[in-house]
Amino acid sequence: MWRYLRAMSSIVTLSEFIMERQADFPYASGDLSRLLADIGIASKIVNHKVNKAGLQDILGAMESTNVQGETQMKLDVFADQALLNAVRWGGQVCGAASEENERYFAFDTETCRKSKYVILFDPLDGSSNIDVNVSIGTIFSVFRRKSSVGDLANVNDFLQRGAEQVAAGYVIYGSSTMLVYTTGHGVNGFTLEPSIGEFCLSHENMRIPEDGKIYSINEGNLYTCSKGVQTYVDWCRQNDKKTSRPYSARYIGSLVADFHRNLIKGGIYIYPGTEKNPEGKLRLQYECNPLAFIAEQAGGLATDGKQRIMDLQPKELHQRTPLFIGSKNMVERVHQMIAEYDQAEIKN
Ligand code: P6P
Repeated sequence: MWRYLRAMSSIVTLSEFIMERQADFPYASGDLSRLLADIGIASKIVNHKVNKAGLQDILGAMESTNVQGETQMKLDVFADQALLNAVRWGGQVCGAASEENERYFAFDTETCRKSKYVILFDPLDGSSNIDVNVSIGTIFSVFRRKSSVGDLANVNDFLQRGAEQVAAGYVIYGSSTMLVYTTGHGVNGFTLEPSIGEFCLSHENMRIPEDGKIYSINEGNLYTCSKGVQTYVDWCRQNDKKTSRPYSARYIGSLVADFHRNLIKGGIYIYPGTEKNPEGKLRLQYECNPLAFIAEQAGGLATDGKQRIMDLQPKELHQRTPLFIGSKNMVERVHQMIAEYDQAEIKN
């Protein structure tokens, strides 16, 4: 019993950590801390459903489709509602936008109109993997509102550059459920301990290795990508003991799972533009920007192949961008090949 109590006393829960770190924000009034706690609660609710997905009649596609034209999986819709309800009733944001809804929500309650933040999220990224029991994730991004406190949120609140984020994170529903977030003071990871229903600090001050031996890309699209990307992937496959090549190809088809593995082990994830989709597939505001914030805070890089993701000025809520994200040296190398080979391709 004493050993258990001693172990329990060394546990730092997400709520305790957030409150401790609130001092990082000299003018913090606790609103951001409460918002992060609300997200943690919503994640536990989603986690409960995701873990039971195979057992309840929640599998299978909804008749409805989302703004992306993708068939909405029931869990997507559930996760979207859980997060919207948590932040709406938590009262810490004046509005929210998500992959599942064409327009943003402006919460017209007295408390929300007075709040300082807005949130954007992908409630369940990788949901096509739900039926095959592969890890999926929630991704979120928090900004200070641009609109005046007391007014309703407006579209400009949701079209800020990633560099303006005040917090970002993801939850991965995998062999364990983890919440990883940053508020611009490093990256910390919390693992859900089901026996106490708490996210507990398990990965303090996460740093991504500057180099890695893993590359993640859907190689089925490779010959529709630019010459620079093709050359980089070929380079990863070459046999060169001095540089530990060939690298390992790992592609789960779930961005959060691929990103999380690369964050811990080192690696690069690439979803480039293709002939069919020059802007790629991933969404700038609620997939690329939050992961870019985390990658940079952990010592990595995130670009669109040429410029920093967090410098891109969004023009519409669901716009896409190519994404090159992960270990600093790997992103820099693919940049070199894009600069060398894509320019040559354009000249030809
Ligand atoms: P593809 C899932 O739909 C997702 O948005 C990411 O989670 C994942 O990395 C990517 O798309 C997979 O896309 O075209 O390779 O199947």
